[in-house]
Amino acid sequence: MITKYCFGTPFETEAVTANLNSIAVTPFDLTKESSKDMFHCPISIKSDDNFSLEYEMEDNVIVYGLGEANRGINKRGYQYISYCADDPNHTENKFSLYGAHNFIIIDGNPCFGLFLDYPGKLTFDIGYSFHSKLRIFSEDSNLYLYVISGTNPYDIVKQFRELIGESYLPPLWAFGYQQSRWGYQTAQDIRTVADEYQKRGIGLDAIYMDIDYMERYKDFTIDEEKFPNFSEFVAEMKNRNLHLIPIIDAGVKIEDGYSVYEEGVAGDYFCKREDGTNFIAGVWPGDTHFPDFFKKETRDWFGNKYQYLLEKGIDGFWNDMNEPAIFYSKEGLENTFAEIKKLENRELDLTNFFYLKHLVDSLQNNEEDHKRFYHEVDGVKIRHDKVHNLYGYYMTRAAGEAFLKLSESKRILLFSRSSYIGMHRYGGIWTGDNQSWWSHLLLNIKMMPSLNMCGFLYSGADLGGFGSDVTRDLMLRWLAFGIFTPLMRNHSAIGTRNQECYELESTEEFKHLIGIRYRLIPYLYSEFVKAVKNNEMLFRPLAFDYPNDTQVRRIEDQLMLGDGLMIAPVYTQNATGRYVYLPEDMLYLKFTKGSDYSMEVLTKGHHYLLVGLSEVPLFVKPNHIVLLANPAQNTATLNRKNFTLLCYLTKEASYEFYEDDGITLPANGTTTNLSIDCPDTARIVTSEFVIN
Ligand code: MIG
Repeated sequence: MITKYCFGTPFETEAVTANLNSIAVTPFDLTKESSKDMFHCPISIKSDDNFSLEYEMEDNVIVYGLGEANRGINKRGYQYISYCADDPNHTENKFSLYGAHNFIIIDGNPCFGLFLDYPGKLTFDIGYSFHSKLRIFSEDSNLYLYVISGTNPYDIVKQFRELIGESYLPPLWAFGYQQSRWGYQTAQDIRTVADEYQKRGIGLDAIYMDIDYMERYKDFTIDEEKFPNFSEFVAEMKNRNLHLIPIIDAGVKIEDGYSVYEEGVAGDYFCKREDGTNFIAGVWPGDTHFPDFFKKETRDWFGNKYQYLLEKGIDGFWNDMNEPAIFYSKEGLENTFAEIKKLENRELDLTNFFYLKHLVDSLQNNEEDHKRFYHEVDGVKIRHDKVHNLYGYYMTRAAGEAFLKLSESKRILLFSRSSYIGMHRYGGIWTGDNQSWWSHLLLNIKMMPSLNMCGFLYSGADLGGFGSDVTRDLMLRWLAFGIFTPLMRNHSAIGTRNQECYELESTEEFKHLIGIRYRLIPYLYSEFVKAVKNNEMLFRPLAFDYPNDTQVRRIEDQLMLGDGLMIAPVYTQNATGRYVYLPEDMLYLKFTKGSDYSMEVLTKGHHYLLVGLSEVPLFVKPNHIVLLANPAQNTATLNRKNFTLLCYLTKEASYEFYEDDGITLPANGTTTNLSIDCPDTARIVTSEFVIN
């Protein structure tokens, strides 16, 4: 059951699609006792100028949710601030990442979910200040609060997902392996990547074009010198079954004669300062204006701009810098120079030295800048910081809405860096600039179920890590996990060690790992589409599947996946394997070399399993079926009719296999029911299977 409460006059974010009547709550101070009747749980809320919600957590309470956030699956014991941040150095101490997803589940007695539809800065103190206290607070008190009661956490997730509407569905080819790097400068650079992969027979479906393809970083332009005859180049790649995915940045370069800029000025599409002039932010192109995606006219205009690339044969995009990231603002620069001037005539003592340093450091992504520009919604001006978390969402919505018209029934790949709940209907997300650290592989693992809770199904991290230099073992282990994430993209920053599979020693092992991905794609895709349609999670904490097993409640480095799988990735340096806990007897399927795999039944309980650098362990629940396709090097040539069916059978088993053409929107697929009869004795079944 979901109840919607309205505090003050909230901003309509359009995160929620379901039609619910709200209960108006006037400013008040509710104690724990008096709130029981109202919220069906003993939370206390204070709301006058600001808002705060408090709840006492018993010791065994686990808190799930928050989507793209730092630390573990159980969010308890730390503080998280929803305020989309461009922070490539997200170490453990950081409170904000690129997304803001205000949904949590309190798994205790009672078990309930909270969604705070509030686009400004919101803090979740989940036992950070006081171990047993959950405290959620914001500076202003205009918001919608949804209280979701249910029987268990997964039930609450499903209700929430129904509330916020169906998740984005990418084309099938977006499940192929994808190679990216900030630093591919020319068409020839990209051709080289294609050649190196294809001559070795390593699977690949897409190559990314980072900011260097543009003319001086101008959106919807192509540098003709670096990419001559672009349409032909796109076609050449398509003939090789490769998709090209250009980046689109939020800021529009200020440059006379640049049509996007001129149209933006003429159409009044840009964010304004208080005095009505267009706000100027320095980003990659130099001085830019930010499109005001809060205005429908701007969204329509900007969305239509993607046509420039669509008509050249492009069918996928990634939206970047849309927190929005700001290197500097005009005002920030002026203030800084003025302060530095004052320091000039003073003696440089320690205090002045650190102040000087701080002045320069704090130019970038300075929150003061968020108070320097405004959005316009239905004729009303709203200061950016009040609605900061919606900017990336609305940029991606602009593209997503345009594609429905421009590309009609054909799916376009789209994902974004910054996001808010609601954006999950228009595109996926990648989790931004991580580092080539083992800890960020583990963070990637832990983040996946939380993202799924919030509706983000098509997602993944930069495999191998974006910043810092990767090592071969980290790359292999990360890919071995990436095999299971819908977005499987190797991406890295300019200046770091090359991490394309062929750049690292013994390519065979990389080829083998990517080969496993392709064999699993029909199954993963079937599970993905079902998860979209049924508001399910692709990745789940073990406790969601085994609520009565107290052992699994704290496990965060193993995940349930789809209908019948469990994964247990290796995420530590020099490991020969790892401990795995099996909540029941399971089929242990280990991909070893080439197209080989071994199978055995392991019993419920703890095991230490040896897992070589390029081996992939996969666990299948009894009487659940997994399908392996024949090896393939891209999704275009992937045989999705003939499979090897694997199952550990103790009674009858069945599986609903979903397939479609992988490109039409809405998905027009068919479901085939596979079933195997009850055996005389428990056994492992392997059989060839053909779908008509
Ligand atoms: O300031 O376009 O997260 O994936 O390669 C960096 C260059 C801008 C940040 C993105 C990253 C991308 C990079 N971009």
